[in-house]
Amino acid sequence: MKIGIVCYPTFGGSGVLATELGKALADKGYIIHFISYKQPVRLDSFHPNIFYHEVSVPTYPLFDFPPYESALSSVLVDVISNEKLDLLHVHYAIPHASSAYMANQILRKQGKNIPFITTLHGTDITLVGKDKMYESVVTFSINESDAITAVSENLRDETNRSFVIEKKIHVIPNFVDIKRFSHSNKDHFKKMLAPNNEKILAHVSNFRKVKRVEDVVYAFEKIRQEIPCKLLMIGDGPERQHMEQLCRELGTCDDIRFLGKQEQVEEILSISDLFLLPSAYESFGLAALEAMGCEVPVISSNAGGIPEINIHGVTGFLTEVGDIDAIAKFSLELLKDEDKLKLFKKNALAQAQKFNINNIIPLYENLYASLVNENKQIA
Ligand code: GMT
Repeated sequence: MKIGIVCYPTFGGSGVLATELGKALADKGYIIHFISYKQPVRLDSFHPNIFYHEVSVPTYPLFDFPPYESALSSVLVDVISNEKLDLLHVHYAIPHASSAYMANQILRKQGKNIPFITTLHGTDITLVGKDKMYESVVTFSINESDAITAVSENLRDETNRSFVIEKKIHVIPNFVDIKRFSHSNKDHFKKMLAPNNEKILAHVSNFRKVKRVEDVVYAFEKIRQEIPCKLLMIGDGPERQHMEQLCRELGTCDDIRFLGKQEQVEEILSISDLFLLPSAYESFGLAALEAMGCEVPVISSNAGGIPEINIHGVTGFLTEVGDIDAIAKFSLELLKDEDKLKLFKKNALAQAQKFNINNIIPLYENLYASLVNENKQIA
């Protein structure tokens, strides 16, 4: 089967998920065509079954806003026709679903028809999509998709609450490749960052407001008052400078390292004892799942779909959004009790295994097969 995958190429979860999905499918013999405006970050090595098509948007003095959506639609028409794709899978509603719709309309005029799937990832629904400016286009293009998937039950329910959706939304959760995201011995690396065997806490995000990174910094200040520890802040984004400033104000800089965007996050997670994710909303929280794969328990908020992966009192703890005292209390409960920490690390891995890539990819394959068969029957 030949599949086109449209995604954002950046470090965000939707792009990562889409890329890992395409790579796993390529390993299984599918021919995968990625279409994006930049090479996706996790598309980092050659694979004979993988192709990449870049969407460049010609600019003209007349354009105050380069028309990416139109350029993407044109590239989709071109790739679908010339590469004879069987199916298109777009990740993130805006503008990918509407571009897919437009491309399909153009192809229908030429007597061609391929199904397209839209996968909803989170902020395309909970933040951007709800904006009145986009709402009608989001609703329309989701409904025009031949199949819709959401990465958690919470996101499915949120979508149905916020939009008038006429089709079933299939829940296919995010996945983790446990072969890659697993604990490995990086003692030499740990010694560099925590020379006195301090406990290590980690946070990974794109430092957007929704991540509430300040809760990580404030909670760490409290934890640090009770036990020797270090905090590793991985990723980059709009809040990073504020956070560096906040650490200076709190006098905690000596124990906090801002590592920026990292390709080998699993190596950093391997030396971490706890993962903090205090987000105001997460449709799923892929970063937490990747941490669990590396045997790192998670202290997270109870927002959105996070409780579907982080089990309170088993794989970590859940707190109300913004409850810094609870984040610190639960962190200390684990960090001060070696046996409990060990048990939670084991539980975190067991939970991550449920979401192992091998268990989730077949759910997408089944959906693809049913859509392609239906399409053949119509043709
Ligand atoms: O979290 C982000 O800021 C990135 C965002 C994205 O769209 O790339 O992530 C969303 O999709 C991920 C993959 O499905 C989910 O694991 C994240 O929870 C979700 N983020 C939010 O809902 C805030």
